[in-house]
Amino acid sequence: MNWNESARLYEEACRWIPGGVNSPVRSGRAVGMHPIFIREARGCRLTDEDGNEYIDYVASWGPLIGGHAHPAVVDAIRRAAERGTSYGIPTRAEVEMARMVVEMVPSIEVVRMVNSGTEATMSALRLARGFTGRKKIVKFNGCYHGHADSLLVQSGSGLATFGIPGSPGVPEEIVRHTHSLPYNDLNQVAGFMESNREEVAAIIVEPVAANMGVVLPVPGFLEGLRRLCDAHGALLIFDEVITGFRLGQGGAQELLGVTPDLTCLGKIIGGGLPVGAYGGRREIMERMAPAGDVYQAGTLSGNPLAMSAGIATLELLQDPEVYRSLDEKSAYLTEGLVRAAKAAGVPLHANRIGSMGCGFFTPHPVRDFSDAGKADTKAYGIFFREMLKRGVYLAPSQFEAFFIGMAHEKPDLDHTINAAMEAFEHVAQMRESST
Ligand code: KE4
Repeated sequence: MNWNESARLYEEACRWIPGGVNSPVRSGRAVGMHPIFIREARGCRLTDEDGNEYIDYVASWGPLIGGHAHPAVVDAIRRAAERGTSYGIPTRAEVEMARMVVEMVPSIEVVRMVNSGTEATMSALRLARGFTGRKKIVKFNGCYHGHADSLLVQSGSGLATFGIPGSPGVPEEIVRHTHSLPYNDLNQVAGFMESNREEVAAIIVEPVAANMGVVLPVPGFLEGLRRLCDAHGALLIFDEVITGFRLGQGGAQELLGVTPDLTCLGKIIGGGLPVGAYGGRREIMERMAPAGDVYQAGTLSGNPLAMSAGIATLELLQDPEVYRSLDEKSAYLTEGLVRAAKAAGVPLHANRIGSMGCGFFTPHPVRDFSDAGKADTKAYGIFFREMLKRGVYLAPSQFEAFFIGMAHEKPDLDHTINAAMEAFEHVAQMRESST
């Protein structure tokens, strides 16, 4: 397998684009190689510019649950584009999308479309502060809510990947009101809320964390956040940019039985086109202009192409059997990877829920960002490169998730498990030679 054309493109990209990429975590730096450049994709398979083919478990970081270039999605985009690409004037598709979201997501009575997950969480925070008249925000170490200034504190995803606790360019005055606490530690949240009575506007949380690798909420954690928000008059915001429509039609909030006041969405809702959304109770959402006085806007918000791709994707997810099948495939893959690691004598702790999961290169359970930070990222880098050579594309960071989609079939999973058996052997050899 050679990556000559990807290497050439990367060299040229570095002349015109910071770090050669338009988003840091895709750079491959964390796994010791330049990124591959993709020419096309179909179903669960990617083809790079050197003609190499890979089974894809990144799915554009989550959106492509229906698989790449799904005919229904491509056709919907084509039909929309032939009628025009954007008007900046309301369309029928936006009403259809809003109705589908309200019908599918338990907490949402009213929803506003935006263009990214970052916009969704940034807007939801502004709304929470406007609605409560309070300033303080609680988030959790290792959770990532996009790159809005006030949320770049102890974040996951690319910041965890490159060990960046915050970011230059974000004034202390902005992040002074953001308090990041350990995920799954309800006592620390209770203590903070008690010592900051009447000051916390919202608690924002990934109900299943997926930006420090995948970390599940311990039983009672989300329910406890709900109780604390009720007791202190703060809003509970679920950032379901990843888990929304991924863990079920109603996302993590339906699967885990905890209803937030506001929900942020993205990824799947756009079917691969730029989309985000935030929504919640009517009395809260109707504070948003022009119904209310909290301002947020966007030239391409709700644009016809993204709406058509999103609606076509949500239509693929209407049969509950889809989620049972995704869960079954995900369990099969995860069990195979755990068996392969054990056979090679490589410590691996796997966290999985529904069609998303993560294998941490550590023998210990991973319940928060501190646990995740103990993973052997060097070993992950070797595993990533060995899997790539064997035609499997995983997230180029230990602190991300793998995603199973509708297009993955058993032969794809078996190929992945067989490749992992060999890749883990390489990791084991690296470990032996370094001891
Ligand atoms: P975007 O602004 O990237 O559309 O969404 C930000 C965001 C918000 N909330 C959650 C829970 C998220 O996971 C994300 C973005 N996810 C990362 C990958 N885990 C995007 C990949 C990237 O930054 O290139």
